[in-house]
Amino acid sequence: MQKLKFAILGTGFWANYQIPAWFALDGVELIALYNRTGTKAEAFARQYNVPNVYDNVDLLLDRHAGELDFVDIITDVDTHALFVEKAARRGLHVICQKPMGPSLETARRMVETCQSAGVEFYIHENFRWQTPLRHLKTVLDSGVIGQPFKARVSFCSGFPVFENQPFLAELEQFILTDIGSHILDVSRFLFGEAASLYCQTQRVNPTIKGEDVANVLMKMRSGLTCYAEMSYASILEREVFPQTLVSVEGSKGSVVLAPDYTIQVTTRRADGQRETRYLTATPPDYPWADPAYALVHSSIVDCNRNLLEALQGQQPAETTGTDNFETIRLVYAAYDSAARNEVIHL
Ligand code: 89Y
Repeated sequence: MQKLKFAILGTGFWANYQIPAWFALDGVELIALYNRTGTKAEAFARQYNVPNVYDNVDLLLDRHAGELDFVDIITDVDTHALFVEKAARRGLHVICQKPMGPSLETARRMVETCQSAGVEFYIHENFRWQTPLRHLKTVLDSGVIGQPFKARVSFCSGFPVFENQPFLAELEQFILTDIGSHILDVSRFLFGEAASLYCQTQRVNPTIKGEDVANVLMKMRSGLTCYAEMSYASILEREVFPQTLVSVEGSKGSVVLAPDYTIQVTTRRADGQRETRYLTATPPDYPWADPAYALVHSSIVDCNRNLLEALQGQQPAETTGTDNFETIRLVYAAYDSAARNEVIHL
């Protein structure tokens, strides 16, 4: 199969992992890099043998649109809509980093722009591709715990996240856009769409602009109650960054995604006694992954694979713009709920 040619727009922190994650797959050729500070893009180009480097995105797109198949946008959220529009206008398929846009209206426009340009629009949303979360989903789909009725999806950490990503401290809307977009997407992946939600937020760290704690209670359309909790202010006995911990209770048992990728499935035996089975869902190891983020970095490969196979017409993409719009809807509904102290019906 012919390799798909692509350009990366934005060579910040995540490009360090997204680029090698693309190279872990056959079927793509990275032909151009853009970054507003050109020297950063040049350093990546030298490291990964990328032939074309730009600090002007229009120049890159004008010169290479004819040979490009898609662009992968890895810039900060504020430029997502502009770059999506520029690429779509030139007939290029678009992959865009999460969170999709800085507001629900902007995200809606991004989806519409790509629809009317007739190009594919995918969001790089990788958490749902983490090995333990995929295994957990398999357990739920097997029916072994019966009909799930309640769940907790938890991402609570004291990891010094602002050291690698200082701009996160400047966001007026921090944890719900940064981790909330992942955790609410994982909740949709596991339990389907939400019917309503209620959220409370807090800022514990006085040195940042946005909220660093959010507690979201959702009633899913299935009837399940899902409590999604996230915090970057948690000083806990066990620091498990960047693991998402999940517990689900169903009519016939429960399943827990515990630290260290352990999945515990508890059911009743025929004699009524409880029994728990344990399995471990360890993610693959990549030499280029930062050990502190290895679980997340390995999921980039699987996310990219899904999007690439969709572009090659082999299977549908999971995180299309249309699908991810439902995630971003939850993010902004959560802010809305917290601001009004009200339940939001979706
Ligand atoms: O930016 C975030 C992400 O997408 O995964 C973890 C992170 O780096 C910090 O919250």
